Amino acid sequence: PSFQATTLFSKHTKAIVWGMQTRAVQGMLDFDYVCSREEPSVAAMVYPFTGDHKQKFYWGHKEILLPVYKNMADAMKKHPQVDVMISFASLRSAFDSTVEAMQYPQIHTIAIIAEGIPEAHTRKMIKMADEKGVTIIGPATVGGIKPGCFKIGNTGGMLDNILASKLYRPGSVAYVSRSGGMSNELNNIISRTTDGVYEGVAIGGDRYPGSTFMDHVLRYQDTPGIKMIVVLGEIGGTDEYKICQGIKEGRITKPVVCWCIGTCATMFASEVQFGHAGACANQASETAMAKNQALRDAGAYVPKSFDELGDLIRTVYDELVANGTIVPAQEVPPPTVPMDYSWARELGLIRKPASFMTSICDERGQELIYAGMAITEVFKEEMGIGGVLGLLWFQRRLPRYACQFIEMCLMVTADHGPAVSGAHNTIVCARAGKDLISSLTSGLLTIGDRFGGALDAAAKQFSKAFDSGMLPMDFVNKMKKDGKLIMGIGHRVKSINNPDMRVQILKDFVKQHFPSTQLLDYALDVEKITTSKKPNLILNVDGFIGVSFVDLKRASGEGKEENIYEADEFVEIGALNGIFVLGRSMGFIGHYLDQKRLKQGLYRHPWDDISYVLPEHMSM
Ligand code: Q5B
Repeated sequence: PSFQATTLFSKHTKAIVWGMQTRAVQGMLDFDYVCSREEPSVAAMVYPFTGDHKQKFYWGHKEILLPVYKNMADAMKKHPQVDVMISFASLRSAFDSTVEAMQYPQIHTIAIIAEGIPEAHTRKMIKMADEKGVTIIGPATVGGIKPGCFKIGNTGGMLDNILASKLYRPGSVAYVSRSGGMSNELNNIISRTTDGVYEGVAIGGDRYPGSTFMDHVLRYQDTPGIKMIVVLGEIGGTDEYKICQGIKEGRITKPVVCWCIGTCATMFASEVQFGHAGACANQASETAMAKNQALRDAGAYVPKSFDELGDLIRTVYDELVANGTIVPAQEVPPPTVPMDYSWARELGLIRKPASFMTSICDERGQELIYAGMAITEVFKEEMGIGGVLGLLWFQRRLPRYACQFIEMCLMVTADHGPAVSGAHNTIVCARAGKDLISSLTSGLLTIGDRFGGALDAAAKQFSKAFDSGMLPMDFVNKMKKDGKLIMGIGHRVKSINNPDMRVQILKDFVKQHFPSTQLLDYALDVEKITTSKKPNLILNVDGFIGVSFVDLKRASGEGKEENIYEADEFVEIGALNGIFVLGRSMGFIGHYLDQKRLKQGLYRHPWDDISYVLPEHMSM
């Protein structure tokens, strides 16, 4: 056997964890803390895919840093007291990293978690471990636990489980099982029926485990603190017969309670391969039934079924207490370890007001959700950009004509040449050598009352005047009297003599499809008055989109108070200017790309286009 040491772990064991398994490491540290260890059992981590750095962990209430090394050699050199390696390496890298670890004489125990390592590789590792006197636990296991001393990786589950099974202090019962999952069940059974677990190892479900049942049973036999041994075998393999032999020969004298799982295999007509790679009986002697009988015959305590395992463990334990072999120790409450916030929340123990609220998009599940609609549905329904915008901006599934109108707005506002304020800024910025986002935002930042940002204000002014029953003429006069410009009216180049075709296109559509155009009609009446004064005081593209959106919103469920309220709210929060911003972003990006493509150099405004009007030199 590969086995040499009786004691694998103590209160002072130090380990290196191979792999960036921060949760497992934190679990080990929490276990250490609850066991009242003086120092964390994890000295360092090795992870070849990042450079040397430090990782933050909790030690009780305190935060500590553990080093992570790229090279195993550095980790071993810096931490000569380490004698255990816990390998979370994948099945592809487990062999190489284990072989490497065995080159360091300081390493006495290696736990290999990976499942699916080729058997040929495992056998090579076992041979090498034999030669070097290294104990291998695994592969294909969670590892093992020694209450009060050391825990391998995720063994024993989370802290609540560790506490429930009293794994923070040693009992008198040691167990060995193949299955990691079942080892947790044994922790539970043993903690309920005895004074608790002294040590437990899951050797893993492969056909060739690095250490065997017998290796651990012999270790337990030779450990004075262990008073009884529990073995949870399973179908497949013949290792349990070695225990029979050990009992018969008197090498094993401590009571052994044993059960091999997989007795139901006989109910199947053909041979069954259970979950573990090694869990298949290749001959009659490998069946669970045969092994249970052999163990019974050898003198082990074997229940009639798994259900009775706990009762039998209790009976044997009670006898050992009665005859004075076991004197249960007084319980000392363990130190408290603060619960992780996320876990406490999952258990419903705490609540905290969220710092963020959202009602438009949820990306957490399998499907991205836009305002309650799955993204696949959005495509199935062919909702288009207008439909998506309706969901994300207005949380509404808008009717087809509304989606179309939004898309038309985006199309007509997409660009209006290089001369407008925003495009000009984007171009200057691009020519100054800036990147796309800087150039785009430089253009976007010019959008305001005078240029492209009059949609909301126009919607607000027109609806306020209309709702108050003011005649268009009175509205124009009042604005003039107050010295205010009418938002959405006026254009630098467009006029009744040079009509804006963008507005004409939108008007044709709106007139044809919108159920009501009350506010638009009102604005067009205002336009008649302003253009009679000056031909360029037309209802411009901003004004047109602004008032049409109010009509659109108010028309959905005509006359309903909440629609009017909602329309006003959208205007108040500035939703409509977003249409221009979104549309014109297309143009600004176009101008940026154009300038780069045309390899335009730095722009400098010509002097002859600047009027220098400095004050005269003034004498004192
Ligand atoms: N007057 C747009 O002005 C402009 C008046 C008015 C009453 C008004 C101006 C204005 C309101 C804001 C607005 C969006 C600055 C415009 C856009 C997108 C664009 C741009 C593009 C694109 C133009 C001359 C006389 C004065 C003024 C009077 C002017 N506007 N009266 N209400 N609204 N509008 N912005 O030509 O008696 O002579 O002193 O601020 O809707 O940005 O293509 O370029 O797609 O990129 O410079 O279409 O109208 O006229 O300011 O010299 O005024 O008209 O009081 O009267 P102008 P001003 P008076 S769309």
